[in-house]
Amino acid sequence: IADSMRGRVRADDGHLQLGGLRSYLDRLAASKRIVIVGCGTSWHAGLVGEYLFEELARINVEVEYASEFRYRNPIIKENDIVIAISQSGETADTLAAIELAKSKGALIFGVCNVVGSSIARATDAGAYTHAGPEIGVASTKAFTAQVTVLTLMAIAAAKSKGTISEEDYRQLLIELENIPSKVQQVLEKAEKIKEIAYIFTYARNFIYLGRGLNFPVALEGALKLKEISYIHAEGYPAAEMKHGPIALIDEDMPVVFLATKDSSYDKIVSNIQEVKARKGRVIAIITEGDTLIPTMVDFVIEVPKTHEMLVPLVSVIPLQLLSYYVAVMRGRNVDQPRNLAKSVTV
Ligand code: F1P
Repeated sequence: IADSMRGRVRADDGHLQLGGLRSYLDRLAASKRIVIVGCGTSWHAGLVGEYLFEELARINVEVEYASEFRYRNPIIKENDIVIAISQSGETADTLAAIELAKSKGALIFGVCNVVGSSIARATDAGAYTHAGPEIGVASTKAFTAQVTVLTLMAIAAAKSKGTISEEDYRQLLIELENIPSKVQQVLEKAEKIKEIAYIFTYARNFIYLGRGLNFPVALEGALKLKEISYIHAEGYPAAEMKHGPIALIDEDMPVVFLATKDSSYDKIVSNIQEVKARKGRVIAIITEGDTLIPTMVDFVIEVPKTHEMLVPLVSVIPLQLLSYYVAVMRGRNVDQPRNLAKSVTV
């Protein structure tokens, strides 16, 4: 994963690595609304994109399941941009969503991994993620690569609109270039994650909770566990817990918290207290050096500190590893999970 991310930020000429999208940056910055479509992991990457575009470039974003969007009569206005995200580039629902948006006059950008794929060919412009082949069916490094491209797009739009300062722009680019080594540091925690996976190998359910940019990461962590271990798992925004899922918490419920030190840290700490008060077993993904959360929870996995806008790139890695080890310990074929296809073409 770390290797697939290296050199992704700036091309040799110093410009952001945005492929064919570079010539459309003015249109992107001028857009009043972005609609992001995708399925599964690609939809989760789109949700991260929503936070990024809204926060950095102040552009209104909607994120749609392609499988719903294609069967509605969605409203597409002049200057709207549709971003289609797909690892395989062959997902039938995403392709149909593109065709529908095109018929309504939208400009379509693609974020695809497979060069020359049907979705890449159907879009007006795009950036390839070049994450390399996904050997397994479940997307992992594709997610990190998709989020990286969306981050670059949001930063480029923000720069062009003047919604971020020169200093923030510089800081974000410097930190993006540090991300592969931070991902590497998380990968080096594999043994510890394996020990935690061993303890929870036979859990029947899991809940994943996060706030802000870590909310889509919670969804993605739950999806990875479902896909490759067949354990029932749900992801929620941590603040939604009190609106229903809290009824599920007891000593048999592992709860994975995305609890990195960012602007929602204090609120996450009180969500953890609510779960511990109900005897939930908590695994927390925390920022290195945090001394409070380790005193409150059952297990912690540390990730290096990074810019709040880039947190998903590091916080998703321990969740992917946790799913991987749980699945392997349950004897699952992690590369070819039952009932799943690499490209969902029907
Ligand atoms: C979308 C997706 C993947 C998932 C599985 C089935 O694929 O839902 O996220 O892991 O492989 O398809 P894509 O459009 O990103 O290729």
